[in-house]
Amino acid sequence: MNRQIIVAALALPVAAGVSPAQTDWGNALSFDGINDAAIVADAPLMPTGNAPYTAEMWVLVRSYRSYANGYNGFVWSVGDEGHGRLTTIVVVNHNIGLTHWNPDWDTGVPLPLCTWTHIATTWDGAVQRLFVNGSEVWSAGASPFDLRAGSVTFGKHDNYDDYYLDGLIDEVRIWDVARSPAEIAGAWDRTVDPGSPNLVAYWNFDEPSGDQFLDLAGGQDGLLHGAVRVQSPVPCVADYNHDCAVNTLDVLAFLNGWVAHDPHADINGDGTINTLDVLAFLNAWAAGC
Ligand SMILES: [Ca+2]
Ligand SMILES: [Ca+2]
Ligand SMILES: [Ca+2]
Repeated sequence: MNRQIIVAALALPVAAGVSPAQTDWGNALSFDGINDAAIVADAPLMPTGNAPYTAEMWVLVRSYRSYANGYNGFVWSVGDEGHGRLTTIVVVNHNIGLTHWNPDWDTGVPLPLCTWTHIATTWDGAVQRLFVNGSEVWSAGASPFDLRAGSVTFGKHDNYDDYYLDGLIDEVRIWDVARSPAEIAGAWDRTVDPGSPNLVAYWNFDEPSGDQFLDLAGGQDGLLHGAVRVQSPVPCVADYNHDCAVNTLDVLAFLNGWVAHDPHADINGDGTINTLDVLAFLNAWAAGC
């Protein structure tokens, strides 16, 4: 198969005024689900009281670990359990969970394995919202919070050496405003200027080496506790069966899906399933992702 011909055939003009989505995300942090974490000991710029905020990040779950109460791993958390805290993002019952100690929400929104997923959550003082890959998918009201700043923990529970995440995290951004749906839709698939107004923390994990990871916006630097840097993968359509590997099983899975008109077989995202999707899939598969 001549990849260059395929690439040429698939080249489509980008709409004027719309910049292409980011493809190079530098490094991500990888957590082994056993004892890896990354911790900012003190993050004083985290929103407090009932202040509005936005927390967003890329997450890829490699396996669902089994912990008490249906938890499959903690992605990130702020402060101490039992004291109001910024929304903790967890994996629970294979779904995205948002927990504050009280309330603890299983949003029912699936977080599929081996799928690079952008998660954003906003709090406007009364309503918590969840956005996946730039689109709002869930919301719920809650009583005013009494958030406190404190440490920030990635990859495990903030109070216990437990609830470890088996997966990847990248491009963590915390804002001291509830970003609008339009703002989230406009920036979820690209990096932002570290000097952006209202951006109070920006951890992109792109340091080349060392145990320290930097907050590009607020200087709230942290330390790796076992987590390792890996090249951050882009969403990989070639891993059609979502087992974190690209091999012939994916070709079979794709072709079966394509014949059955599985919506996921719309590889090029144009709303129809046709031979262009076969070309797009094979092109991605030949490229390794
Ligand atoms: Ca990165
Ligand atoms: Ca696969
Ligand atoms: Ca298509």
